[in-house]
Amino acid sequence: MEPDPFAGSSKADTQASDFPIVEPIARVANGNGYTSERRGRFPYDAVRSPEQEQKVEAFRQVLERHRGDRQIVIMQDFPDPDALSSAWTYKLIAQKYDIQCDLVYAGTLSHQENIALVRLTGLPLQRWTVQAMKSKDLSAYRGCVFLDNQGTTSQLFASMQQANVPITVVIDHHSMQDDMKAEFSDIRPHTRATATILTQYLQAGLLKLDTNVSEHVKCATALMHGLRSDTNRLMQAQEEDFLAAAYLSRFYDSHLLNAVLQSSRSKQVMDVIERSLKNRIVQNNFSIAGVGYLRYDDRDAIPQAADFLVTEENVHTAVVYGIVHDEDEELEVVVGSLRTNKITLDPDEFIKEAFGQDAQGRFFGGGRSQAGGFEIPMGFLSGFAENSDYAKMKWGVYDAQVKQKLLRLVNPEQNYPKGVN
Ligand SMILES: [Mn+2]
Repeated sequence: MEPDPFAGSSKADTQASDFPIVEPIARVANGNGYTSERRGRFPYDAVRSPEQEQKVEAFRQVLERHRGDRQIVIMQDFPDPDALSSAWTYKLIAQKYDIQCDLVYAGTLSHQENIALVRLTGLPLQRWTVQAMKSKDLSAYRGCVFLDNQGTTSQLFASMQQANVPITVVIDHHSMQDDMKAEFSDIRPHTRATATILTQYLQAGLLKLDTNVSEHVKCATALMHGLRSDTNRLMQAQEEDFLAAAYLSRFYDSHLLNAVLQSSRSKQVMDVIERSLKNRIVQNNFSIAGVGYLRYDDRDAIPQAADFLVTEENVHTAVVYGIVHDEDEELEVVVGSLRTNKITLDPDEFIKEAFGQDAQGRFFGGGRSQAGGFEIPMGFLSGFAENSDYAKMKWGVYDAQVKQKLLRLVNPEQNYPKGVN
């Protein structure tokens, strides 16, 4: 018989002495070994600087000022886990101040993991197309909130401005886009995930998570997914992300997260990845691939293809783009994603430099650390053609144009004929 390692001592005693701050109370485990009853300071709580404390206080005051309001939280058109979880967290924090929030996006939930996340957690979000927006009474909203975006990636931004809904809160980690006039803004381009920022607000006490509240457990799980997915599964995470993840580990449901991550890719997404592999050209360690037309619902295949192409040997940056069409709304738009492992390449600068601005001076895209995206409206050429030759020709022109703009940056020494933009 194996000797009992605990012979002669009580197992319970040893455990209690490991955590002197924990009072011996009845515990309900959440599956991760942590309990809501655990008291005292969490050993990994981030220490806040006076500036950070001020920020927390300013946020608290804004929420207090808007007690009883109704707000609309705008996510980017294709919300990712970071946006979804941040928006949900904001809603739960705001609820404590009797602020009622509607979480709204205009595009599609495209990535299989996002669909699973929303379905499995019951994440309360609404899809409003620009068309639907016109029939809504926006006067009910006393303020709008932008999380994980600054309005540039949402079609709903213009409607908010037209309806004169004041911008109450902006919390984001993308580089500063247009100068937004918000009552409270917290923009941290060096932070890897908006979920990390929101988690820090939770840690600062704006909302006390409770493992006995199923909504809290699900929201913590969503935040864990959000910060993992924006840090390439924590591989690009910095200290603050690990600290946030450590905090969330007390509340999240690992089985639920696993279920979300197990969701499989659709055949259409696999086909887009296949096209990106076939069509890619590699120059100066950049891999560039146009994938042609794809359905609105499969839009997220583009960043997934870019994620895959950047894993090739001798490639540090991948750009994948295609024409996304929405059959219901006769809408077509060139959509692209950039992924890079090159520390010195700033995706935000790269995309702004490559594609420039539209007539209103708005950039076609931007980015954050190691990732970026762009959307170029097709204007008069938009609309699905019945004639396949025409569709082919149209793709050919856009493909050549996007490639040309990218290659100018990829091969800066190469001389391009004058007049070619
Ligand atoms: Mn993000």
